[in-house]
Amino acid sequence: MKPQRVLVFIVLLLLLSCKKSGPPDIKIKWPEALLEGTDAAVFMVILNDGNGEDMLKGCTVKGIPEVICELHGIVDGRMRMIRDIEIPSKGTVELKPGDRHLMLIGAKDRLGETVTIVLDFERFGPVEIKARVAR
Ligand SMILES: [Cu+2]
Repeated sequence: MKPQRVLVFIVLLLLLSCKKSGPPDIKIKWPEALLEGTDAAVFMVILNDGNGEDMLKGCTVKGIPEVICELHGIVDGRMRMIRDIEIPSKGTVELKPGDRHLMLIGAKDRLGETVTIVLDFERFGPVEIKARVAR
């Protein structure tokens, strides 16, 4: 191959790999926390305007260590803890009732309060959201 062709080939390869591994750009819309018994389910819309995919790996409640935040999904018709939630590039993931959501374990004493939840994205890093615990 001519050197120019090799260069064009390398540039094309770089462009292709950039598309996959470009930066994610995460935004959260309409977070809400609904108390169900002793725990609160948290719903929201996760938007990724970036060219790169991401992964929600976990969550914590800021300043309230006794309230545990878990990722939940529906597996075989039952609510189960899940390890992560994939966020596609240029995509939207809806956390909604009967589907994937966050669960605040032991949130019943926080009814009426606004809590700060830190979402831990693998590539984008931490994102803080606020949600009022309602019934
Ligand atoms: Cu749940």
